[in-house]
Amino acid sequence: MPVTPHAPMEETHDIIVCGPPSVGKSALTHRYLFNTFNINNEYNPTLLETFQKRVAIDQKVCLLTITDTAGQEEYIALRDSALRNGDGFLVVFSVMDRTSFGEVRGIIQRIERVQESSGSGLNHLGAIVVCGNKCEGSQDGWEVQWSEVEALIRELGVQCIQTSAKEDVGVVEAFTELIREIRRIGPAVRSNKGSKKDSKYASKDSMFSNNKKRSSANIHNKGCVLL
Ligand SMILES: Nc1nc2c(ncn2[C@@H]2O[C@H](COP(=O)(O)OP(=O)(O)OP(=O)(O)O)[C@@H](O)[C@H]2O)c(=O)[nH]1
Ligand SMILES: [Mg+2]
Repeated sequence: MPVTPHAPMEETHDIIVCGPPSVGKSALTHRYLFNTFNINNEYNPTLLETFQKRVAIDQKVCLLTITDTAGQEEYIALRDSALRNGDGFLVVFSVMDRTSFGEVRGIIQRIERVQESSGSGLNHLGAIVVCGNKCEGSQDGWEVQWSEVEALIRELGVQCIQTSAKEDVGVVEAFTELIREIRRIGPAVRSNKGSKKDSKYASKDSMFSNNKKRSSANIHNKGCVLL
């Protein structure tokens, strides 16, 4: 049966985009939602931004709440409070920045700690996809060798996808794989999840972007359709 924008909503998922500063978290989020990239390369550090988008993954419609978090240290408390509400986490580093790769393990441990302390019952380690961003161009110019990334993700048991927000490489795949992973392990079960969500929506309504921009350019890519 073809999926239409009026298909009934089947699921909701909270996706948190997190990682060190300036690795391209916002750029990946905007590429996925609006198919845009800031070609002037301006850098505006994020505090916290939340968007909603209805998508069809493998012909099943779901409503995504995507929270783009801060990488800058001074806003980490905001990021940690967002981590509590996540069903799935896109952990981003930059292949052009060795230091950012070095932070991946710590960020995943931080997700575990925050989730444990919130008593979410989420199998969080399963619902993580790591993105090695800024991967356009030859690997010779990268600061991180992909073999090192493979060793880490084998150890941590997560997927890692090469992405470039700039050149639209791997972006849909990264979000799609994360949603498949959430489905595979099951979303977070929180006794107060409904009420938490209601208050979150009420307080952040003004931050939700108008995603109509993208509706004329739906993606049909490996099972994902933005509606
Ligand atoms: N070459 C290249 N540059 C990118 C890519 N993605 C983002 N950038 C650039 O990297 C810089 C930081 O991008 P942001 O998306 O703001 O990074 P961020 O991780 O959201 O940063 P914080 O919000 O401070 O944590 C900007 O100058 C972007 O234009 C990419 O895929 N390739
Ligand atoms: Mg940002």
